[in-house]
Amino acid sequence: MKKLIVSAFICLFPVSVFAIAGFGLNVAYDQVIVNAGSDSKVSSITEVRILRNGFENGAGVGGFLYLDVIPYIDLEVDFQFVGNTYQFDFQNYLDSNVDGAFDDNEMVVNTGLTDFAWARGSVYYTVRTNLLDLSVPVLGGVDLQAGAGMNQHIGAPFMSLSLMESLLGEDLFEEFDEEEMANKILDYMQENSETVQGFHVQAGLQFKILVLTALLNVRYTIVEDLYPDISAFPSINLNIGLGI
Ligand SMILES: [Ca+2]
Repeated sequence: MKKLIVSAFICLFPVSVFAIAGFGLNVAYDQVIVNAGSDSKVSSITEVRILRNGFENGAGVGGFLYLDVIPYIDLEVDFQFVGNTYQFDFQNYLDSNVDGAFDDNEMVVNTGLTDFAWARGSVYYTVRTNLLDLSVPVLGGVDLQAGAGMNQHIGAPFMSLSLMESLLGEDLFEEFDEEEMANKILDYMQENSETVQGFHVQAGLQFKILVLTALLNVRYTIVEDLYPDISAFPSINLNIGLGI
């Protein structure tokens, strides 16, 4: 009899009645391998080279908000800033003996390995649904969820000769000033950052204990022109916050 009453209680008061929305912090981890790259430009007796190291993975933080007011589905928005650091080397050569070859001893400017950063600012819009609901009213529980949606990103430019040109002007044989460059990079980003859009699918677990909620997702993002030479990547996302 007691069991029957509990069952009736669960039927009369599904969890969705108690959960309207949630919000909190998002922690994200991209699993990517960005390859090293290089670029060079020769003009008469000079050559400029950019050597860019690769990097693995990206990490970041953000926020999330979801609405649980529609039956069967939740609408979620995640905001993220995810990035990593890498190094580049900028070299200028002058063919001083005019033999048509640029030898090591003809290097006239060399920044040495210089730290640089890459980051994406992203918004993910996701429709998700519970595949398995192990929740108990009021107390909480665990939901197995799957979702899909669209995403938008603004990515920082990767170090390249064209970035260097816009930083130093057309004359790439000028002296290199790191401080001045940092300011110009911000200008460059404001003028050159383009928004790219993609799709994603995800699966995860949502834990609920009273008003606390934690969502652990594995997400697969399909987007071009964000990471170089990568058109899709997996990420792990942890959302921790309040469900009301
Ligand atoms: Ca030479």
